[in-house]
Amino acid sequence: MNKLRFAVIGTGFWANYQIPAWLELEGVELVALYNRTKSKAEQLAHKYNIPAVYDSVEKLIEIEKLDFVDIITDVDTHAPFTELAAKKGIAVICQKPMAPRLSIAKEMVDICHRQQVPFLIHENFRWQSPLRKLKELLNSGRIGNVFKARVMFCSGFPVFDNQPFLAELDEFILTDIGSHTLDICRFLFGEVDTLFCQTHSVNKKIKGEDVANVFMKMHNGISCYAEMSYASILEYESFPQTFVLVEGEYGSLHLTKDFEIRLTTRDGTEIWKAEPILYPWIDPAYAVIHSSIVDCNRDILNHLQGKTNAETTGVDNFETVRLVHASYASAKKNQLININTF
Ligand code: 89Y
Repeated sequence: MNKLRFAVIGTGFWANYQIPAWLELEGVELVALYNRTKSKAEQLAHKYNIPAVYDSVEKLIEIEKLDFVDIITDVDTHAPFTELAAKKGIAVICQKPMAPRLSIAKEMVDICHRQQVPFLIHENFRWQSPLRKLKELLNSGRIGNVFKARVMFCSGFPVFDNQPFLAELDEFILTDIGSHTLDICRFLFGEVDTLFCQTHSVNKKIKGEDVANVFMKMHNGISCYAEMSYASILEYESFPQTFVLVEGEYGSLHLTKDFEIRLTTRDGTEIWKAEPILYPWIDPAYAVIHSSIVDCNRDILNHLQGKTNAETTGVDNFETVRLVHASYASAKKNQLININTF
């Protein structure tokens, strides 16, 4: 099979991990980079031996022969760059969060559908090794029918040092971590019927909210509580781990610190460790996320090669985007939101 030729659009913080993650896979060839500030793209092109660099996406798409683009720019440019690629018949991979507004996300899904190009979202948290193991144990039926769950991402890690633009977002934690956490809830427990959300702005140095608590009734009846915070000063700083506690009729599953999963029934507790692969290029402070990029990319590549359907298509991820914006609406109105009519 011929290698798929692609370009990376945007060479900020995440490109430093997304590029080497692509290079772990057979079957792709990175032929060009774009960045608004060209010198930044040149640095990465030099590091990874990438032949072409552009500061215009229009030019890049015009000149290069591409099978897909991987868009890793800030959220406001996701839609225009998606449209440019889709209209050229080029498949699109777009970083989460898909779009700044639900209506824009819908337009992105629609335009790719109309142009008949694959549209995939780089949503990697659900690909973290401990979450995959948890899902496998959940599917084994050992804890029986699940009635409630708690998914928790609460940290005091200074995320703004590496990603200063996060401090400038009017809507912060639900778009940034909520996109991941709410996607994990869907991955583990299915679709949502209703939700209620409350937010807080604790850190006054940033524009948006840094705490969000979302209580969901899943379509299958499970009560699911998603807690997100970047204002949590806790004895154990857990960044960037997601903790999950699931309770079923025969027992519980607990994904807790250091990638440990504990399955408890009336007979006792069994323990698994699901550590991420430590690739040489990862930043240890982000290990479990950076490692999951490879698995997310592999799933997307299999889709583009026509082997399987990816989990995080645009159509699928639109449901996560819906939850993010329904959570804002709920917090704003202090009201329960019915997702089926939102
Ligand atoms: O931007 C975020 C992400 O996707 O994972 C963690 C992060 O870097 C900061 O919340």
